[in-house]
Amino acid sequence: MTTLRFILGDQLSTDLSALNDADKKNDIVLMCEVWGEATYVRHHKKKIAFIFSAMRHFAEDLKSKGYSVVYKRLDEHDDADFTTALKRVIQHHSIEKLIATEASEYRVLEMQKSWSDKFDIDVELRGDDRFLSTKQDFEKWADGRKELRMEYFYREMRKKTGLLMNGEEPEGGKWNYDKENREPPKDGLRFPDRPDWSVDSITRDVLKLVEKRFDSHFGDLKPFEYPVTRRQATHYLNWFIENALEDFGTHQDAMVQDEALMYHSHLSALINVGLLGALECCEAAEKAYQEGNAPLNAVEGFIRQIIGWREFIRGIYWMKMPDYESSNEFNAKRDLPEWFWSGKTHMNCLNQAISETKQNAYAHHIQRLMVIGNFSLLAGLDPKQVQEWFLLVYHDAYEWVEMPNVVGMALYADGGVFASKPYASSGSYINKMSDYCGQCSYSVTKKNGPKACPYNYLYWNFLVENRELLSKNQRMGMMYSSLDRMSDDKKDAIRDDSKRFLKALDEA
Ligand code: FAD
Ligand code: DLZ
Ligand code: SF4
Repeated sequence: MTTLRFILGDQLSTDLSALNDADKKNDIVLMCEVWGEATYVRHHKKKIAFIFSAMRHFAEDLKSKGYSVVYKRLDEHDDADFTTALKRVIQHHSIEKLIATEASEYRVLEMQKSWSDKFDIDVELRGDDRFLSTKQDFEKWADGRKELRMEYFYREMRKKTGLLMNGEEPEGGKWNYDKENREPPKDGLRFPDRPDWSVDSITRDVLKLVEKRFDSHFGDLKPFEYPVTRRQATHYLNWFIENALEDFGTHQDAMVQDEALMYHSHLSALINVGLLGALECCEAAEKAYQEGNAPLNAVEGFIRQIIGWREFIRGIYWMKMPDYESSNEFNAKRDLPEWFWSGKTHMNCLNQAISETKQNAYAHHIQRLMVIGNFSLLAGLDPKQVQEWFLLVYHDAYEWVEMPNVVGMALYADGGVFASKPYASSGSYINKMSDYCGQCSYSVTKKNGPKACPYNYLYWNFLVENRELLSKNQRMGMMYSSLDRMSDDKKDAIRDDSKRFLKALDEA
């Protein structure tokens, strides 16, 4: 009997459940590049190149380990989707059983579930145990809770993994050192140079393919400097632990002009495709702490992002899909401005965040949340369009992680499934946490008028427009009191400035 083991582009781990118990002599491993995955949203060129190159390298790795691999390159067959590709391979190799690991996204899992009917062979779908918490564990944790807060989930995950634990107690006596991780950028911060490697012939072929077939997609393809193999990924992780982790915590929320990466790990895409394990990254950070090479606030912060936020976000996604994607609490309908694709706006913070996204298929968390997400919220951009944008522009974006971050965290479009209030803010937050405002055409200290920072009046306008939904929220009480103390002239100026700005946005 020939068994087919099917591996998706974000399942590049040799310990994948679909590969457990493989009979290397008789089983076939299938991986395929398909047109539909690259175009159901028009992914950033660099993201496609990263995934195809990582997939091709992973296939070679499996071959060198003795697996029999069938790899379908896009330029050889042009299959529209996974089902079409599978059908051909099943017929050609007289496959009797198909084993796959459950897809990370609802859309693809639904496809997988249809295969046993479509192919008339035995189909076994296995859980993805690269995540540290199962979908069922999360639902059980969430069941009956009035509020779903990452912090409490995270504490359970610390106990479960034993990371930074002294018996039942958290290392250092506190669970969370976030308050120490909000330092504004100081002058003269020095950021370490990233490792790089020469592009090999596999990546060169992929770059040619992407240049030829996806030329009209968003983003810059070159320079292409991503790790694409397990060896490069572990090298990158070790580099981060040795060179950037120490300062990661303190400056986690800071933004600096023309510094795309700062002390961030840049590991999300490598973890999401499976070249690195989530636990492996956390254990490496914990070891640095234990050996005195990184402070607790940095290591705890890094571990919290991974075993806390990353796992929590995935739990929310599976608990709330499929309705979650249509969430639109504020009934926001505005189209994305054209400059979301170019970065060409006089708002320097947005220009920086979007231009860097275009160059690198990457922006760090605060740029995504407090610059682009915050603007999208205040300007009332349509959540569906914002989601699609975030899903296609970032190299680490898969729906399971992108959607709750956009719908729940950045836009509060889910009405507060896990956030206690919207992450809405005026320009003063961006000014405090970055050096962007000093280089902007707008003035962050001006509250009204054509020269005023648009975040300033849009923030109050957002509160006015959504009063009915937000004023009941206790955590918004102070802001509504401030709004109510404003003079009528001030309120008129906020309304007029917002109207003028949003009209120009619509016309742009
Ligand atoms: P670091 O700052 O070095 O953090 C370390 C790791 O923690 C990351 O590699 C990542 O694995 C994890 N992490 C941190 N925050 C989160 C979070 N909120 N959710 C899940 N994991 C987290 N992350 C994605 O992986 N894919 C996405 O599509 C994505 N979309 C986002 C959209 C918005 C609007 C926001 C606000 C956040 C989004 N994030 C997403 C989370 C976060 O911004 C990225 O994981 C992070 O910027 C990746 O860069 P890094 O590896 O340098 O992270
Ligand atoms: C993102 C992506 C792209 C662009 N192309 C492919 C592909 O051709 N083949 C593949 O197996 N995976 C690809 N991926 C990643 C998938 O979209 C991802 O594995 C699923 O969406 C997970 O549900
Ligand atoms: Fe952004 Fe406003 Fe600062 Fe300009 S002034 S960089 S628009 S926050």
